[in-house]
Amino acid sequence: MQQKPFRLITISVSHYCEKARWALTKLKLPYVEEAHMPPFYRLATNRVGGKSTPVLITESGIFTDSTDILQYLDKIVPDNAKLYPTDTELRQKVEELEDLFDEQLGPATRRWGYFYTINDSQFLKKRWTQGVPFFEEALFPIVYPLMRPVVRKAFNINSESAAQAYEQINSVFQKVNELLADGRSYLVGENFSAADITFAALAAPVISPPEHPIKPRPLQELPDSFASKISAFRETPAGAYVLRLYRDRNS
Ligand SMILES: N[C@@H](CCC(=O)N[C@@H](CS)C(=O)NCC(=O)O)C(=O)O
Repeated sequence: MQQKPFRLITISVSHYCEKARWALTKLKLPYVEEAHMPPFYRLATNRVGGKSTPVLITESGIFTDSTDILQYLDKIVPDNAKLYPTDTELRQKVEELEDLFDEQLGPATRRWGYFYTINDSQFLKKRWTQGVPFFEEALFPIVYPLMRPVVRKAFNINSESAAQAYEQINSVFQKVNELLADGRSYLVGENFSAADITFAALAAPVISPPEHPIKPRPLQELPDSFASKISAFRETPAGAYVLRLYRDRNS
């Protein structure tokens, strides 16, 4: 049994980190978030054998992938709080959707979101530095111009890839629209699950839910081309679903 709060290493704005953060919040498990800005997170993750964020440090092991984190947390909570159904068939559906969102939606929303924001240093400063140590924040003006081309390259950010990402997001949203078409309350079965957390957290960059813990900028402050597409995503059943899950996120 964990004695001290968990440690969650994050890049605060990362939507995969938000997935882990949401699970910890939902399960009411005490944790301390250690947020870092690119590239400083690497110092923290390397130290414990991870590369990307989130990393969860527990007294029984270190988890370096958001899905591994959710699966671990699920094991230690009581039966009435599970994020993965006990029924094998339903569990398989949750895992399939989680994989689809992790592998297709997450990279696409990140690419599309960065395409519109990577040149906006004011926007990125707020999001990259939320909760980071003081010296990292102080170094933002030096680090940002150096990291901008690195991020562009690492995530392949250009107008062509952004257009492809937009298509991919639409196709995942279409699948979720179809799942929700029968009026169900959650993506799988009768209960909130890891599939719902993963969808909402990874879709957040294209929905900009007002209740997101990394405060999004109001739509009217975003460039028109970006804001109008976010509005259109919000109007889809899948987008409205993300907004609803975020409204209920802390309850
Ligand atoms: N499969 C990983 C993906 C996590 C991921 O892509 N994290 C990004 C932040 S959005 C990251 O840390 N990127 C920096 C890197 O890979 O060096 C997970 O689900 O945890």
